[in-house]
Amino acid sequence: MRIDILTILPELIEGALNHSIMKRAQEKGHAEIILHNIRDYSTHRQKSVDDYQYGGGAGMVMTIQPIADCIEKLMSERDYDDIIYMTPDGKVLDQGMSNTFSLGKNLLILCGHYKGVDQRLRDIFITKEVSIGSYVLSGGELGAAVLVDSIVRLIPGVISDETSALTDSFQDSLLAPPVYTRPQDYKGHIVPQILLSGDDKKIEDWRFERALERTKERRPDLLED
Ligand code: 6GU
Repeated sequence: MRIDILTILPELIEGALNHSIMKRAQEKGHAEIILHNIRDYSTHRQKSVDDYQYGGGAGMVMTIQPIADCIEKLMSERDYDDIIYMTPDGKVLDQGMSNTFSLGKNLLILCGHYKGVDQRLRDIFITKEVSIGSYVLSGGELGAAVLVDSIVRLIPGVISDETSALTDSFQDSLLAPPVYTRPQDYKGHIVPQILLSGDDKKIEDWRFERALERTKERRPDLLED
C-alpha cells in the first residue's frame, strides 16, 4: 500500500512512522509512506501557504494553490482509493474505518493547520474527513500519524505473529485482556495460576472472560452493537 501525506510539518510525522513496526513495514515493502512538504509547491515569492480569511476573523486559512497543485500532480500519477482530510470536524476514527482503509492500494492524506484549508479544496478533492477524537490539536499531523499507524499494522504480513493484530483491543469490539510476563512473583504480586496451567482451552476462556469483564466496566458502549 502507498500512502502520500501532505503537510507543512513533515518532521512531525517522520519520527512517528520510522520506528518499530512502521519502519519494518516499509523496509519489507508492505507500505510506502511518502511525505510531501506543501510549502515546496507554493508559487508565492515567499513560499507562503496561508492567507487571511474572507469575512474577517482571527486565524489564517491554508490556500488552494500549493495543495491543489500537489494533489493534482499525485492524482495524475495514480488512482487514489480515498483522499482524506484530517480535521477535528471529521468522522471520529474507529477500528472499522482503519480496517476499511487498510484494504486500499493508494491513500492520500492532507493535514490542515491554522483555521484549516480553504473549503473549496475539501469540496473538490476530499473523499473522507477524519478526526481522531473530541479535542482540538494544533494540526492534522499527529492525527495522520495515528491514522497511518492504525492502518499499516493491519496490512497482512506487517505483524509477524499473524494472529496478533486480530486479538487486539477493538478488533472484535472487546478490550484486550490483561497480560503477564516474568517474574511469576513480583514482591508478592503473582501471575494468575491459570496462565501457568498449560491448558489452552481454559486459558482462552479465561482471557475471553477478562476481556468481557474489562469491556463491561470500562467501555460498555462497545457491547451495544
Ligand atoms: Cl485530525 N486534526 C486536528 N487539528 N485536531 C483534531 C484532529 C485532527 N482530531 C482530533 N482533533
